[in-house]
Amino acid sequence: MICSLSLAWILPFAFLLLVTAYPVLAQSQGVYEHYEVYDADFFPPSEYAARRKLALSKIESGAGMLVRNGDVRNRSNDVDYEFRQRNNLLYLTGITETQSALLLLPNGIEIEGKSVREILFVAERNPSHEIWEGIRMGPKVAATITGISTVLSYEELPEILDEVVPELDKLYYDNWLFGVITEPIVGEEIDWPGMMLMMMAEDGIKIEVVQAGEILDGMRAIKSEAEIEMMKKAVEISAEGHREAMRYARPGMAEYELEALMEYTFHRLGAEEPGYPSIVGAGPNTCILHYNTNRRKSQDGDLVLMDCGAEYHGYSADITRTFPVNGKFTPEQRAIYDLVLKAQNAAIKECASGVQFFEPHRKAARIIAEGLVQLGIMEFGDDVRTYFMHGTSHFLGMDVHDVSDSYVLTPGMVLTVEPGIYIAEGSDCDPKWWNIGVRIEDDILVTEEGSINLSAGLEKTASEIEKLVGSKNK
Ligand SMILES: [Mn+2]
Repeated sequence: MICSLSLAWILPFAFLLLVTAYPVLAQSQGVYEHYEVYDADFFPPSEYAARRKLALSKIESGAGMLVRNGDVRNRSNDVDYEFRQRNNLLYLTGITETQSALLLLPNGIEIEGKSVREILFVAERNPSHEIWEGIRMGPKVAATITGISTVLSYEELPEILDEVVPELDKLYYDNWLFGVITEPIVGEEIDWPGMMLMMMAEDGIKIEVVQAGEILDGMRAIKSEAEIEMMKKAVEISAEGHREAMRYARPGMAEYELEALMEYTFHRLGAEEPGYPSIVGAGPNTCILHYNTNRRKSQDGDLVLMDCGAEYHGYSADITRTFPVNGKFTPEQRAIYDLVLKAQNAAIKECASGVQFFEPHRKAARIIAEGLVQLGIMEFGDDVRTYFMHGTSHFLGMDVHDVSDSYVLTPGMVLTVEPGIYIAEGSDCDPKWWNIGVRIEDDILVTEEGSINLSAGLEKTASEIEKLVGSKNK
């Protein structure tokens, strides 16, 4: 028989076992007992630790790097836009909260008797705040998730910067506040480092300030194995969204209904958000490159262009498909579609390690120019940019237009290949071609051997598309 005393004695240990056995991190502070991580496939602390170690190795002795949180942006009155963490901080820590920052110091500073090279700042637990905004990790949980042993309160950031920064001769700083963003930012997100640097300048303290991207852009461009797996998830979810929208498409369906099918699928499959505003254009709107009003009702005979990608755990896909809303291309639509597809397939073949970034574009543009001349839409020598006015590729990753420090394709890079032809009403050609806009976009991983099309599983040939469109209506 077990007496109640021994049971009471064993309870804390049973609790410890529970905490260790499940991906639930517990804190006993305040009225909240748990901070729960809901997904099992976030990167482990070792992934973030490896990134920080590499970043530290690239920061010169005597320099430091400060990466701060994203800004809370006001939408209207007292409602803000949903918060999205700044990618460099997410990349180095996985922290998704506001009021957070990371300081990397290759020479280290002494804190509580030991020399530390990485310091994370997060907001303290605050029960009255948490009733409204949700449970904060607090420093203890943040240390577990990021693998950073020194985690201080965000309130201490100004003090630490005051101590550290004047001793540095160079600061890598992740800040786009000055010169780029002009819209309001919510009050509590004060740019402490920016203010401090301005005050230092007034006091005549000289420090070289450069973008953290000088180090991080090149690192983020080359995806690790774990990142590639995460991107594959984003791509698979996105491909299924495209499929779902095409399956239910029919004439009369509004652009927003197709957008709803797409984004419903993104969320249903676990993506947090679209990686960028969904572009769903029918008829004449297929010719507007970044159209996202998405309010038109499609008509029989319209093409629909959907450029949509899901964001999964911070990584975005970017896929475009174009289809006839009634399930059958007209001869003119088919001719343009097949030409774009031919250019896209040829451009994808160009993607390989060591190739210049613009080579796939050159290939696609040449094929489209020749094809448009053959179809009588353009004359030989005319500028192909009349109908194909954007580049074929951009890098893809945490940002949909991702960062890189090199334009030589390298294993681990992911880029889009997305040629298009857009013949707006009133174009200088036979009116039978008007209002045909076609773009086809896939996500390509550069490898040692060549490249892998991550979105190859999504229907793409004209006959595959015709078979899929409206298949759930039949
Ligand atoms: Mn794109």
